[in-house]
Amino acid sequence: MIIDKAEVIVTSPGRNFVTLRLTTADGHVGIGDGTLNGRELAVVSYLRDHVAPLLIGSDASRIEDTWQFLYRSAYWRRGPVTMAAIAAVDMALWDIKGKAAGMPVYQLLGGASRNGLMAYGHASGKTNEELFDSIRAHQELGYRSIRVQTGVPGLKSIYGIASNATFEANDGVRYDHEPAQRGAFPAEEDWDTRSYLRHIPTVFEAVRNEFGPELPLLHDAHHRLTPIQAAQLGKSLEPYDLFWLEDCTPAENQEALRLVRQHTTTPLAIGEIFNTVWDYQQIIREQLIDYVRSAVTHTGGISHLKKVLDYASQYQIKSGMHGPTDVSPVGMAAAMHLGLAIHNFGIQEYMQHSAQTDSVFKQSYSWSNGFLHPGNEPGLGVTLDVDEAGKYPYEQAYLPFNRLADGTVHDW
Ligand code: EZ4
Ligand code: CO
Repeated sequence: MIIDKAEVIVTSPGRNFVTLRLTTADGHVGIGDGTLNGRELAVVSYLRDHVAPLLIGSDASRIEDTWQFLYRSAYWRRGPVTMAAIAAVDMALWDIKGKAAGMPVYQLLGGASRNGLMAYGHASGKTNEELFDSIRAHQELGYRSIRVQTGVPGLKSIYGIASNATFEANDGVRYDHEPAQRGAFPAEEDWDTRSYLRHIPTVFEAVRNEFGPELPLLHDAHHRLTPIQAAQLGKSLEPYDLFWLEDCTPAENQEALRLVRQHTTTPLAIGEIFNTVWDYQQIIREQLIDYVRSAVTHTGGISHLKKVLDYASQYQIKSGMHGPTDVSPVGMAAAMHLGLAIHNFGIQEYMQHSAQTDSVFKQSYSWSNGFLHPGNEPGLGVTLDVDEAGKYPYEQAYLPFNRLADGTVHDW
């Protein structure tokens, strides 16, 4: 299984995706996702200029050895660009190994530990009425767990509010949540922590009154709070029994979570912007979180994220893998194979890709009654239609950023 071709394919069917495609001399093809939203071309260059030439002539069956070689021989370790590039290689090699074995990847990881993966979707609305419509639309689609984001009075635009939050067909976009916007400069949004902290508990109270106590609800604070503000939010949301509060602080300072933990029993999920086990070392060991948010795509692939989750399992911490539309169908499939196999699966985030994206990436994973399943095709079960991909050339896009009322840049 000698690799004789390594191609990097960039396509933009509604949003940008970076895919690595490896071909072996005996005809196996594997694909991996290396999409880093808003910084895609850095990963493209890393793969094309620095990794692809090293892969030609190497043995595709040596997944762990290839991972260690790419991580250690670069000398410069960690970081989102490096780890997304390594993730793309790792996924493509697992895809090839599965195809060569005639088995879906989850079988190679130990087989299924459950029948399907409980997934949550993203309800949102500028107002509570819009939010309720969006929650109902998600329930109609089968979602049994729902993330809740709303506007905050006085703020013009805020992370997490979809322009089309009810799945009604809109130019083929089922649920338009993609925060990155095409153009040469990031969009500016506004932020006010006090208004947010006052408003959010009233939203959850209204949602509980309308939808009852059973529905699992999640919320993403998206890195914008200090530890004491996060503690305050967690405490004020306790009556509404959240499944989790996500990214309550940026958590670059892992020990900051100690303070949050001392003050609230609201479960915490962190890690979508982390990229190695080292980012989690202290927060897992000290049991400062409940769910690991990493995506396979941003954390060095299946091989590395499995190690993170095995470490987490010793502390009863579960997976809650990141699954926004900026993770391609290839990265989503990888998450599903890993999630099906591990014992400490918690929940999978699942936003649905657009019809355009689905026309480029043919998937064998399925979604029914609130559960995902990776399917039983050999490998990851996703194929990339290169002709279709070619119809959608890369377009520059940036994630937005925040400024406070006095003009200070704030976490977005
Ligand atoms: O903002 O993936 O929980 N989900 C998220 C995402 C991130 C985007 C950034 O590219 O926080 O919506
Ligand atoms: Co998030």
